[in-house]
Amino acid sequence: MKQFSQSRNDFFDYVKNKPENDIVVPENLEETIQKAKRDLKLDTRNCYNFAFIGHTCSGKSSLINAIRGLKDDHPKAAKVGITETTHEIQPYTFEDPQYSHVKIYDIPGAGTLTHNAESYYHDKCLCAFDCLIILTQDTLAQDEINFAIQSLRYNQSIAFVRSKCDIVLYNALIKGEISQIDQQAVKHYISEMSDFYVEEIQRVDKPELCRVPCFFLSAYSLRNLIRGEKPAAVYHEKNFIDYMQAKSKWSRNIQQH
Ligand SMILES: Nc1nc2c(ncn2[C@@H]2O[C@H](COP(=O)(O)OP(=O)(O)OP(=O)(O)O)[C@@H](O)[C@H]2O)c(=O)[nH]1
Ligand SMILES: [Mg+2]
Repeated sequence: MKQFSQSRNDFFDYVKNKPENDIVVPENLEETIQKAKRDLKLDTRNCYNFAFIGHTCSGKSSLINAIRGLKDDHPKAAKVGITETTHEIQPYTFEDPQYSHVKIYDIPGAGTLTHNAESYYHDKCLCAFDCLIILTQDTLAQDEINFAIQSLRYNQSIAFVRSKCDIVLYNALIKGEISQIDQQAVKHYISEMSDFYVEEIQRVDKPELCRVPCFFLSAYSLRNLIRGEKPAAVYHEKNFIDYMQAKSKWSRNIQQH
């Protein structure tokens, strides 16, 4: 109830104080998007294009492998590593004909010497994509917020994903905060992380970010679920897959086979 009242009050404050133009629309928006699509050679006619972006080692490639049901050592899997690993933009498709119209682009991680976070959005032509999945780390970093703000200016769909949630649970187990990893423990930690996410978004004071969903998940649990295997724990994997399906299914009337 307390959280609801807070959200309601924030909403009323937002409506009362809403500036006339809170989203600055870039000049020549359409021209810039078309150029970015050409530069990346995106097939925007037949495909819905997702880009997985975020800091290096945030788990982008692992998540793409999980969605495709592939183990990280599969020959068709994206390369995964404990240091900066993905160096070039790489598209991935699905063998299932139901998803033949979906493409996922693995983008090199931001915040490294070669992929500067400040110019990342423009350098990687990110405005060309239909939907950006922004991988976050333990907390929302300023760079991740900047990527989101820039993409909203281009009217893109975006979602935050906090992967590696299994680590939070394992740490709690090691510290003795919980005696086992079960759904009750998962519920408790996800609720804590979600509350913190809402606080962080409110602190940023960018009302347009309030409508961006955030999914908490584990790439390993997601891969298990996709492969029909029982995961150690379930986080927001289903909600995330539903989100991606909903986004890609109804877009631009792309014909599905
Ligand atoms: N425990 C756990 N580890 C994960 C998860 N996702 C990724 N990792 C690990 O995190 C490290 C980085 O994962 P990557 O998928 O290579 O990260 P990335 O964002 O693609 O990194 P760059 O290509 O450098 O941008 C690897 O050691 C992964 O095994 C997860 O959900 N749980
Ligand atoms: Mg990678």
